[in-house]
Amino acid sequence: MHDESQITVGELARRLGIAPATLRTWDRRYGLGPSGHEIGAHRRYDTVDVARISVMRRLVISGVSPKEAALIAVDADINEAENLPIVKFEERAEVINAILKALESLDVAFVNEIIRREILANGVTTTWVEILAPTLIKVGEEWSRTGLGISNEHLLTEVLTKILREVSEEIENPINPKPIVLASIGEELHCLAMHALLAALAERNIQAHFFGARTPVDSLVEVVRKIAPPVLFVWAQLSENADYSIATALPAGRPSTRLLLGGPGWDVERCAGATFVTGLPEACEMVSSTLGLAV
Ligand code: B12
Repeated sequence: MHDESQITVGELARRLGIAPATLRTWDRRYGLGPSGHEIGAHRRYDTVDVARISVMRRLVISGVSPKEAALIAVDADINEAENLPIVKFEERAEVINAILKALESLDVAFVNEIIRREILANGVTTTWVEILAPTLIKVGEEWSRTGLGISNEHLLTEVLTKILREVSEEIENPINPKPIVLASIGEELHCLAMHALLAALAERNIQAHFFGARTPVDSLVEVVRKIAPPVLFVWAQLSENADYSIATALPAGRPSTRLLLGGPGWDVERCAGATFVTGLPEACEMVSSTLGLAV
């Protein structure tokens, strides 16, 4: 009989997305293997062994050589989960790679940690432009190339939505008395760029409300009629969702609502009556200048 918390090399390999051969090499070369012995049975990894292997994998994902990583992993203080070592990335590409590999291994805690650290160090806008948008684009490319990886896309979406929401909720004394309104239009389910905009605006102390996915034009017209927001930002990721009637449907108020459109779904040529915005930094600048703030 073995303890349920102890697992075989095959089980650990599946759980962490590491080849069993790699685990055996780490055991043979660096002594990072199962510590428990069972006579007449395969050796099994206990929870401390698994934690050490996780440290090893995180370090290797972060670009540390296996030899150096093993030295750290063997001595790591396993009881302090949040103090597990993580190295400082030198290149943006390394961060993106680390997120992709951690997603592959379903290491949600590590994905969380990498992204939170980046946002803390560099803010939402830079992190989105340099790390998050390129990572999402890569995940999308992988899906369209292989038809696989949808679970990674969903996992990353969940982690990002949560983190970006937390940042947006931190806003205390917004500088705009009337909130900005954001929405994904028509049948549009893609929302992450709007969560990023919400969080980036919150960092600038600008309050916005996101009306979520699949917001019909009629509801947006109703919202504008009710609260006349200074800016209405409408996202279309897919061309079939870009509803151009929004440009003429809004009521003319005083002061009027500025309509900004973003996302690859819009055809710029057909966006007359609205301003098309190409990126997150530009979106923040447009909102700030519309509110009369220095940019
Ligand atoms: C996450 C994701 C999903 C999630 C969305 C979850 C959520 N809550 O948002 C889910 C799983 C729901 C999903 C569903 C689908 N998806 Co999807 N998805 C993505 C993914 C990976 C990221 C989307 C995203 O947030 N993009 C925003 C940024 C990161 O990317 P971008 O728009 O390309 O960025 C450019 C500009 O917009 C600009 N930019 C970047 N950030 C910002 C921010 C602001 C504020 C501004 C103004 C500009 C800007 O700069 C970039 C360079 O030009 C993309 C990959 C991709 N390239 O976008 C696929 C992608 C958009 N999806 C795709 C598809 C096909 C689908 C589905 C049809 C799949 C299906 N068969 O069910 C459905 C459609 C759902 C619907 N009706 O809307 C395709 C679309 C291909 C196309 N052009 O037609 C993509 C491109 C994947 C691919 N490479 O094939 N998806």
